[in-house]
Amino acid sequence: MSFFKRLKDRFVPPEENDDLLPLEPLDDNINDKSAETERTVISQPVPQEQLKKKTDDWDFSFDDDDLMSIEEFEELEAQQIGAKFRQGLEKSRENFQNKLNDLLAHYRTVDEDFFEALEEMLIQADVGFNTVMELVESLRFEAKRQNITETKDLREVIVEKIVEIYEQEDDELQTMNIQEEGLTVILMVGVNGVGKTTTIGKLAHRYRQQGKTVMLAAGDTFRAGAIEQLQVWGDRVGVEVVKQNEGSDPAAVMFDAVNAAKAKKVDILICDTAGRLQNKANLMNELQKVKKVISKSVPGAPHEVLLALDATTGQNALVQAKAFKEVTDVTGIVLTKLDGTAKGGIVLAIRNELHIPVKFVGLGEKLDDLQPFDAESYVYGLFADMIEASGVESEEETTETTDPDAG
Ligand SMILES: Nc1nc2c(ncn2[C@@H]2O[C@H](COP(=O)(O)OP(=O)(O)OP(=O)(O)O)[C@@H](O)[C@H]2O)c(=O)[nH]1
Ligand SMILES: [Mg+2]
Repeated sequence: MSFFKRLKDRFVPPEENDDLLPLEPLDDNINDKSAETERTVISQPVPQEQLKKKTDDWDFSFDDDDLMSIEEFEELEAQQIGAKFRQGLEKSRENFQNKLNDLLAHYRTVDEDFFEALEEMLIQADVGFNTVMELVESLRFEAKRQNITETKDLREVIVEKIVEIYEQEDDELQTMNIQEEGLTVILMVGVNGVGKTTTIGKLAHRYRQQGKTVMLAAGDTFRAGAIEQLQVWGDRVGVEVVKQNEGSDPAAVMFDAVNAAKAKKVDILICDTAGRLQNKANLMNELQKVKKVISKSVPGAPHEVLLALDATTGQNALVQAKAFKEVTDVTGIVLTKLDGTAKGGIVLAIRNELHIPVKFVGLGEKLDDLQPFDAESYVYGLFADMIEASGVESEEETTETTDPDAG
C-alpha cells in the first residue's frame, strides 16, 4: 500500500462515517468565561479518591450491544487525532504545501536545481540545516534508486522521508515514563512564557481522563501571580495544588508536594517551576536543587523532566534546549504553540539535532490541544490536502504509475 494511502486510511474518516464528525471538542478555551460557567455545571470534577475507587470497582458486565468495538474506537480516536493535527498545523500546512506545490510546478525534472530549491524551502521552514542536508541526501539517493525523473513523482517520497528521518531515533524514548506502581513525578522546566503552566494544566487533564489521580506542585514561587495561575488550572481540572507563599523556596514546595503525593497515594505529581533564562547560572542551579529534593524522597524521580519550548521562537528554541540539556537531564520536549507558527519544521530540527524526543505538542489553547507527538500525525497535519487528494489523482493517472513494484 502506498504511504499516502496508509495515512489516508488512518486519519481520514470514510464517507459513510461523516455523521460522526466533526467530533465534539473536549473542552473550551480557558478565556471563554461563558463556556466556563456552563462547563462547571456539566462536568464538576469527581473528587480524586472517589475516582480511584470508582475505576477500581468498575463492573464491565453490561450489555454490549451499543458499544463500539476496540477497533472502531481506535479508528475514531486516530481520526480525532488526525483532525487535531490538521487544525493545529494549519499555518504550517499552508506554508509547506503551497511551497512544495510551487516547487514541483516550477521544477519539472529531478535535478540539482530542484534539490537546491527544496533545501532552501526546508531551511526557511525551520527544519534546521543538518537535518535538511540529511533529508535531501536521502531523497537524491531514493530518486536514483527508484529511477524517478519527474519531481511530481517525488512528492510522496519527500513526505515519507520526513517520517523516516524523525523515526530513525530510538523509539522507546518517545513514550512517557509513567510508573505502573507508585508515584510518577514530572518536572516541567523552560524559559519565561513558553507555556509551562498551561501545559501542566493540559497534562493533568489528560491523565485525569485516563483515570489517574494527579497532584500539582506550585514550584514557581518567583513570578507574581504564578501560584494563582496554577491554582486556576487545578480547580479547572479538579486536582489538588500544593503551594506555599510567593517568594518561598521552590525546593521546600517540592519537598511538601512529594510527601503529600506519597501520603495520598497519588499516581502523578506534576511540578511547575519558574521560567528562567538559560544564561542565568544561579537560576539554572536552582533546578538542580529542586531535582535533588525530589529524588531524595522518591528514588528514581523525577521520572520525566520535560522542557517546554515555544515553537514560534524557531532556532532560538534550539539554543535554549542546548543550555538546559547541559544543566539537567531533559527527558523530553513539549513543543508548545505549534499552532502559532508557519514554520512547523522545528520539530524535525529538535529531534534530529538534540536527540531529545518531542513527547507532546501544543496545538492550541484548549484543554485537549496537547497531543502526544507522532511523526505520522505530524506529516498528515503538514500535508493533509495533498494526502487526501492523492488517491483521486492516482486513479486518474493509473496508466502512468512509476512504482516499480506496482502492477
Ligand atoms: N496558541 C497556543 N498558545 C499556548 C499554547 N501553550 C501555551 N500557550 C499560551 O502561552 C502563554 C504563556 O503560557 P504559560 O503557561 O503561562 O507559560 P509559562 O511558561 O508558564 O510562563 P511563565 O510562568 O511566565 O514562565 C499563555 O497565553 C498560553 O495560553 C499552545 O500550545 N498554543
Ligand atoms: Mg508559569
